[in-house]
Amino acid sequence: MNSKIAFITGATSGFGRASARRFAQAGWALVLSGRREKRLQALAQELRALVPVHTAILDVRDAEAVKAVVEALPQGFRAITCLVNNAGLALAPEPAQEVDLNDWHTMIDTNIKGLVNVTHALLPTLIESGEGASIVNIGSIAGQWPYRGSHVYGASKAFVKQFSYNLRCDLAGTGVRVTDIAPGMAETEFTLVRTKGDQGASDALYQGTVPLSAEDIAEQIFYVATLPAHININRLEVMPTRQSWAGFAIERD
Ligand code: NDP
Ligand code: 8X3
Repeated sequence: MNSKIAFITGATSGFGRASARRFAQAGWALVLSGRREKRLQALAQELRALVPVHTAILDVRDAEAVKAVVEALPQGFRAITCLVNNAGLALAPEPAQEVDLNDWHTMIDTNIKGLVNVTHALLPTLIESGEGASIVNIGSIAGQWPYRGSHVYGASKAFVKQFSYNLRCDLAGTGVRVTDIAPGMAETEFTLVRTKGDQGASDALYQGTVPLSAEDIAEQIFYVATLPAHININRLEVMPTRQSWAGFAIERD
């Protein structure tokens, strides 16, 4: 594996944008994707001072569009060596019984089907890249630990964890590594999206504590993708020091 090219989904914000910057600092060429064109172009303009950058306006829920973007990758951006499956979201922080079904569908379509769409389209390329290539899937602590209001979001991230493990089985012998990175609370636009634009709720969540930053997680993504080729981190769960478990809820009379 000579070239170093990362394909990052959801590069317009949060972990995706920070990891684009981290890989660029280390000289990786980048394929950056997301739906918000202006943000994507601004990031590309910034990073082209360091490395070659190709952008693709892409909604990962659209399997045909994903396939078309991969097929149309220009020469110099085709031999992807690291896929960062980062695009995703939580919606509907309310309890399951109050949720709008469309919100559940959007999470399933993005966090599960979108991740699967991109993985499927890039697997042949990653296998061709072989030893040292990697797939870094962004799961969540919500995929492991239950909490109120996590319902389909947490379940979608449990899918990411098990899909990552299962991919490892099928990719045995190809040299392609797979990691599920499971962050805890991190201050990005995540809560703004989850609350459909409630900046006050987002600020309140992160106030008075020390959440992870997008850069913290970008460093972990870069770390697992640049370990020696014989090392595969299966799952990396990362919380802020000031976040831990709250225990079981008990109903009392
Ligand atoms: P942000 O909201 O800051 O970033 C989310 C990114 O996903 C954006 O770039 C957005 O781009 C992209 N995205 C969302 N939907 C789609 C879509 N349909 N097609 C393509 N891109 C899409 O949040 P984070 O950076 O925090 O989230 C990144 C990942 O990390 C998500 O998978 C999230 O579930 C996970 N995560 C976040 C945690 C946190 O506390 N922040 C903790 C654990 C996991 P655009 O809107 O331009 O398409
Ligand atoms: C997002 C982190 O703590 O809201 O995946 O579940 S948390």
